[in-house]
Amino acid sequence: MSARKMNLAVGQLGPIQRADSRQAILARLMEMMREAKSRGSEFVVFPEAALTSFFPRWYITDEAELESYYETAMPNPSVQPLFDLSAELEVGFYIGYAELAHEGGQKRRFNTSILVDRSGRVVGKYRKIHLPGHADHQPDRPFQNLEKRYFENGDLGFPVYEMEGHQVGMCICNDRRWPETWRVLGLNGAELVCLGYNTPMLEPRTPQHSHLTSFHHLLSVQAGAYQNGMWVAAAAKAGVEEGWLLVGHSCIVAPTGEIVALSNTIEDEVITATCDFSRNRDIREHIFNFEQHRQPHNYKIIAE
Ligand code: CDT
Repeated sequence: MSARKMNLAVGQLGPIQRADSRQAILARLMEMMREAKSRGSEFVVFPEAALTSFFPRWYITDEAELESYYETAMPNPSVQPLFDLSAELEVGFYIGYAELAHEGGQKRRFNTSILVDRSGRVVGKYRKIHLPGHADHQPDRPFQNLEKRYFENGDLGFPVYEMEGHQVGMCICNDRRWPETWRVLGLNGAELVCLGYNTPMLEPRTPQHSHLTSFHHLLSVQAGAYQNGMWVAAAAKAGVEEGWLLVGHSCIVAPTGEIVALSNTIEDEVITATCDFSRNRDIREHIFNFEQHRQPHNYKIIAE
């Protein structure tokens, strides 16, 4: 593949139930990595919190039980086989996981993603900035959305990392709904943004929007790609997880906003596309030429 192109895959996961073993989850991710390789891909994007069931749906009071959902190091022995396979196949990856860090003498919890290059080496980390949901137990809801209880807001900004000669940024799930996410990544020079998500079809406070869940997802991703002239690779955890349906429609979107690959199941599924990074310039040197056309003195309100 030429230096300005990348063969990219998205590895959508079907549901992960609470009782599923780490070994079984890893085997599914590794199988999708092998399929991505067999279809010529150099890099595969996996979902948010891809190593566990999406536990913020439960109000968990037992600290040991809660901590069982977090990774204290990455890689660690339970995920090392995925990193080893990455190096063996020379396929890099993005993956999301719950992070428990010990920093400044404190325990800190984040909803985190990493970029791993084709040698199986971690080259970048992102901690989710926009946390949806609530911090208090809301027993009247059919399920909880306790991200604000179980995670701190990310403290790393929206960094862009050089990986195999490409500028790669990351965001996680709810971040995609915020135009600020994409614009900051665009200003930081991202050519490709990797995104993982767990999005329930039902938000109990706004059931009147359930039928729009997929529309709002694709609308946000396509707008982010087009308005910043970037490729976006978005990976769902989809399907019925612990009784609740998560949206699918994993996709690869071109800098024109066109969907060039779209999943058509809510199970484990690999989709692929070739990203031609010369197409970013068609947007960034013309309609969204930031240097020529942005008017930041009129936008101060959004950063205050
Ligand atoms: N994981 C995550 O961020 N999920 C939220 C649910 C919000 S309820 C519509 C999301 O924005 O998809």
